[in-house]
Amino acid sequence: MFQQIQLPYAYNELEPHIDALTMETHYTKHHAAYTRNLNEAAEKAGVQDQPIEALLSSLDQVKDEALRKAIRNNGGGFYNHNLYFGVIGPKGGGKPEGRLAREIDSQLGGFEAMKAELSRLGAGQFGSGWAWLSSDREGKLVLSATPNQDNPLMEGKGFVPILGIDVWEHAYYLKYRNLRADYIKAFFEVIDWQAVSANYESAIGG
Ligand code: MN3
Repeated sequence: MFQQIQLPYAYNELEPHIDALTMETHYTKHHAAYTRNLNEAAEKAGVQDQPIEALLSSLDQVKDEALRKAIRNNGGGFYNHNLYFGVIGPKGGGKPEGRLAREIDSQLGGFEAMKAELSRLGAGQFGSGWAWLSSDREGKLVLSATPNQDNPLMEGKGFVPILGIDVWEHAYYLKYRNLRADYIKAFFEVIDWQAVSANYESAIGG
């Protein structure tokens, strides 16, 4: 059974960057629904015991088209939000350190250039979707954006997301209304770069 991560912070602890009502609704309604619907579809398709990464990387194994679509949308929603809620926190902000910082410098032109490009990708994603920082097993970093609840795992190129910015309106509309770019700017104030670094290490080693 797929389970939502337990949040190591309260809904109001990301104020003023992300408001408590958005956090609570996002986690207890949106993420909970994706998780519930994934569990239902995965059980019907007989793939409920696979690690979510393996499942999303090989959706073709689900032959029934309706179930495959349900698992793509809800499995993506489940996985993406576990990542999202795990890379933010009340002690966030600042910049990465260590190996991730060095690799961002050498591969992506430095922190500010990476931030600008990731922000551009998120703001420019038409409709609902996500902006990503991903790594392959060799530590190669790439920035991208995807629609809906898709993610880089589904592209099957060996890239694992280590940071995701949810740009669905439900992630920001209560506080930021139509100003997605302002939300993205605020999101950088709550990114827990230690968590992103840990994701990077496991993408390389795992
Ligand atoms: Mn969301």
